[in-house]
Amino acid sequence: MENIKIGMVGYKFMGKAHSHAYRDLPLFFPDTLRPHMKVICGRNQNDVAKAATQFGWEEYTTDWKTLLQREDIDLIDINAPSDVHKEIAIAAAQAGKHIFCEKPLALTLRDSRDILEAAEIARVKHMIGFNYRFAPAVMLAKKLIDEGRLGKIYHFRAWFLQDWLVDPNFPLAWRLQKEIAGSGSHGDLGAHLIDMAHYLIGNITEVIGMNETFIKERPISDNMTGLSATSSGHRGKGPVTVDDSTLFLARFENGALGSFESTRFATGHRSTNSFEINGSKGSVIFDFERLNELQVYFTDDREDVQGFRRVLATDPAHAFAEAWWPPGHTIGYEHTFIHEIVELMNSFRENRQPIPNFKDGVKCQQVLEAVDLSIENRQWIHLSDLD
Ligand code: SOE
Repeated sequence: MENIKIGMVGYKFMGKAHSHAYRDLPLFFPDTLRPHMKVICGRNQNDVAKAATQFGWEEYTTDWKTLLQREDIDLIDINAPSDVHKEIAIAAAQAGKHIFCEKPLALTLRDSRDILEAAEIARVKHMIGFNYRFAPAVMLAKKLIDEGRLGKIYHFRAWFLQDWLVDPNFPLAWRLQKEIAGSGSHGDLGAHLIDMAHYLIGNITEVIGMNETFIKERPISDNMTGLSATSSGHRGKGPVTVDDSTLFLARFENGALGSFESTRFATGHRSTNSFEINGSKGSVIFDFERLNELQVYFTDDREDVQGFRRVLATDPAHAFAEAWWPPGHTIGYEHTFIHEIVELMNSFRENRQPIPNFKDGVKCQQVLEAVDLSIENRQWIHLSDLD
């Protein structure tokens, strides 16, 4: 079986999720091309060495620039913090490497367009990490919409609720600093909802939003890993420069209306990522905390049994499900990443771009920025105003 040789930059939360996906893929998808876990790269020598052993990479390095020049690397996986995506992705494209980049593609729309342009000029494959598309229950919702089973779509309503910032003593982690993260709950969580809307409903034409940073200063942190950070409190406080919560309304090209809410202040919600879609012939509801299920409602069900029913998307009729366990045996968060890598590997064999790719990353960034602009100007913004 042919291999795709991977060099991965980043080794924290997403680095672990991607490594796990590369490792498990051949066990369950033996007929796909194989990711070959060659080199993992990170800034801290001790930590990256540890990650290499723990995750199963052949080698490690602290120098991404030399990694890009290696002839024995086909694809660069970028899951380091968002502020370094642009430099690494453009350099990777220029070195002729295929690229898999975590969301958000970049800190700004302009930067994300530059990355897309570099990848297109270099004619390399490019994929962006919107993993939630790859839950079989979400793919079932997509199928029902595409087949017209929900009829004309009226509403898309989505919410991504976390609560890890409710504690005012939670330190000023990188995700709370605009120059590193680009955006707060909006870019981190809202980006997933926007991508989901693009995938399921289609293009957004105009938006209006509001946001808030509830806690404006936090203790400067001494140590950060993944989502967690610690602070001794000795270094004082620093300003939070991103949104804690962003809400917006949207109009879609096909006439549907959308509402979006992302927050890190939804007390009690560790990571509730949900959407509901209402159409003329039916509705669906998805909740990532029950990711194997899709609730469906059809108006043409017999009147006396009408109501939402729970479909478990673990049957051979459901995307990816046959590769896993017998029907009824559920899968989890990490499997969405494996499905993502299956798509990436298939794009090589089928000689096409993977989906979602950097074009989807740019589209998402365009909505993120339109919402920010609408908040700044306190008015509706047409997406075409950002062209
Ligand atoms: C943290 O808020 C986070 O891990 C995001 O960065 C991810 O993209 C999302 O999937 C879950 O929450």
